[in-house]
Amino acid sequence: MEIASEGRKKILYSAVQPTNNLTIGNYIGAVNNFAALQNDYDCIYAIANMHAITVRQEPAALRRNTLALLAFYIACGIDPEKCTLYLQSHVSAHAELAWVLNTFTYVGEMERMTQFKDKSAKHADNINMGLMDYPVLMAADILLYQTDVVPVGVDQRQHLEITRDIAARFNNAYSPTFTLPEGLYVKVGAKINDLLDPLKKMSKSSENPNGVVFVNDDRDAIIKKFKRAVTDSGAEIKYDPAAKPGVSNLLSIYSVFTGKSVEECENEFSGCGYGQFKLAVGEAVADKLIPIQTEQARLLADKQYLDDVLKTGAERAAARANKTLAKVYKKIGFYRF
Ligand code: AQP
Repeated sequence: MEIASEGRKKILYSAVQPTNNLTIGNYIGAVNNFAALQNDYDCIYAIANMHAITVRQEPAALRRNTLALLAFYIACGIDPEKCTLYLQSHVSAHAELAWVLNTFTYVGEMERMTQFKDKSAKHADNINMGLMDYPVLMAADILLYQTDVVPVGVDQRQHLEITRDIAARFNNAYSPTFTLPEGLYVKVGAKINDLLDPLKKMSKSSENPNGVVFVNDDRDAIIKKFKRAVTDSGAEIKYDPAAKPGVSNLLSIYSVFTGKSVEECENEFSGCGYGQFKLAVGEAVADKLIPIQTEQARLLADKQYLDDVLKTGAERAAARANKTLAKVYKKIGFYRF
């Protein structure tokens, strides 16, 4: 168990956006670890629908993806009794704290964020303020819960650093208010790359879905995508991200989906051809995902249960978040009657 200095369990916060279906990158970098973490930490898991609207979403799809993500979380072993599991827009403190934190954040800092630059290039027709403000809302998410630890993929490292900067700035301007959170990075798979372009992060919103394995792809689609995965020159199956990005990416995926170390995986495929290796990776992924999909479908058929989970989660999350918000409002001088 991870204990903070005051003797309580450490608080862990993570959120995933319900944009499209999740990829195995989201699964490996985030959701796969959530269930294991809930025994050691006081876990808060959110569905970040307010972040999702920073790029255009089709309303019906956003609603559908929200419930699908909730059911996926639970199907992966997240226990709504043990954790605080909720939908971001159900807790208004997120928007309220983000507004305050905006006044502690500089425009230049936001313009320099890699994700903002990437997403601006990808959505040149809609570079909205929300897209630029994304890291401030993320800082509010994390800081509202006095989070000690944030498990994230390396793509979110910069956002976590700015969260710490904003928190420190506020604490210095007034008095200690926010806990400064630490990142928790998975050892293998902190950045899973596109199967067809192994130098690029695998993303839900990628233009070419053939390089992206979605967690709800069926077995045939999964196997087909792995069979087509780009490998590298030379025949050796060795983990060397610089020289062999394609093979290394596949080894990371195989390692996470089988629970074997990367070295064990290398030994298992020593002397094998790429074809056999890619098929084995596809099968390992399908073997793990298909039962989760079955459980997810069962949960999705019970909308009342999912609504109850969201209601309880929102109440629990709001109670915690509002405590921090009240402190902040008091410190900055917002009058209360
Ligand atoms: N390829 C990845 N490898 C490892 N971890 C990843 N994560 C995302 N992609 C990878 C981690 O998943 C968590 C949730 O991410 P998110 O949904 O909040 O947004 P994202 O990082 O922007 O994910 P995508 O797939 O790239 O979504 P789109 O295409 O909508 O922008 C985070 O912890 C992230 O690190």
